[in-house]
Amino acid sequence: MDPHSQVEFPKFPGRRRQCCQRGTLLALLGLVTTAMWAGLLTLLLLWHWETVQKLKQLEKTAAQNDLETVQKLKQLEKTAAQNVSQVSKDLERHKGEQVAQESQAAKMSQSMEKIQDEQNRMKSQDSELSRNLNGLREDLSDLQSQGLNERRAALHALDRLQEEVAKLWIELRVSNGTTCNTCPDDWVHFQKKCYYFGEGPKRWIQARFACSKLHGRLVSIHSQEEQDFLTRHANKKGSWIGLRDLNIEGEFVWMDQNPLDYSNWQPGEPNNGGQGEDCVMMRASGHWNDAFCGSYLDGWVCDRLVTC
Ligand SMILES: [Ca+2]
Ligand SMILES: [Ca+2]
Repeated sequence: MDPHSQVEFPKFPGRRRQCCQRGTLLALLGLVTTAMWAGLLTLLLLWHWETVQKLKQLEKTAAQNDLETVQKLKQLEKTAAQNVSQVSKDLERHKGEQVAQESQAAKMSQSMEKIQDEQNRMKSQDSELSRNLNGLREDLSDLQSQGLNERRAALHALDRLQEEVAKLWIELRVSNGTTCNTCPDDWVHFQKKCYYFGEGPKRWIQARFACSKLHGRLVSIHSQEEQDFLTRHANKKGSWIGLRDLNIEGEFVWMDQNPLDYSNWQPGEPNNGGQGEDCVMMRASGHWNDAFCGSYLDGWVCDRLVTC
């Protein structure tokens, strides 16, 4: 409602009327001012109250936050304490386990040292046993070798004895007037022996077996007359004869076990040439040469005593 419309002014004439209007304006101005101040004051009071409320709220919130923070800190402190306690327990447990492991390791180390010592002792014993075993093997080998040599020597002596007995028997029969010049077919008689002149390529050992199958042996030569007889009849390409130095190099032995009382070596022989020459052959000239036992010769000569 317009205030100007509610106020009724007394009707004054002229200046009195202007005075009333000014007073009214002043009054209105005062009212407005008052209202403005009142409004402003009210606003200030409201702002202050609101600020105070906000501060209180903030204080309350801060207090609550502080309380929560304190509670959280206490909880964290408690948790940290528990963790520290657990870690301490774990450390103690680990220390105990470490001590136990170190003790176990020390025991294992001692055991390993004992095992190592035992192994060394066993190795030493094994080495000593091995040496003793090798010694025993060498002794056994020597005994076997010695036994074989003695057996071989005995057999050779027996052969020689049988040979001598057979010769004596023939001489006895001859002295009694018996004719002793009988040889098997294909054998050639000369003095007290028969000779077989084999043909066909053979190595020395094959020629020896061939003579053995014919109940003879590779020929042994003991005189120039016998050598001349053989030279006349033997294969001109060369023949194996019963002489060799197989067991002891340079020590030649006849198949009839008699000593080397006659020889007819080619000049420069025996030379044990090449990879070793231990078997003797007779050339077309009748001279002897030591040759490789594995060589093949076309001729080989056997002999045996005559029968009466
Ligand atoms: Ca030789
Ligand atoms: Ca030779």
